[in-house]
Amino acid sequence: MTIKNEFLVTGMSCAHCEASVRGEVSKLAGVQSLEVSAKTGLLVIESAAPLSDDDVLAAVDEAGYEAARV
Ligand SMILES: [Cu+2]
Repeated sequence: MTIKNEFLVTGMSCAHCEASVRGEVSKLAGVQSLEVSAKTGLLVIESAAPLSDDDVLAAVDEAGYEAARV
């Protein structure tokens, strides 16, 4: 079973920003795939088990951006 986790990230402006977020979030346990768009700010993570919002927010923070659960 795949769970979709959606977040809105603020502060991203280019492909480099997307890569930073992707790099940190992909380190989280259970992440199967993810899509991140600097244009829309959307971060969609597919995982096998529910992800902790705090873990995702911390990973995005580590990349230098802010996220909120959609
Ligand atoms: Cu950038």
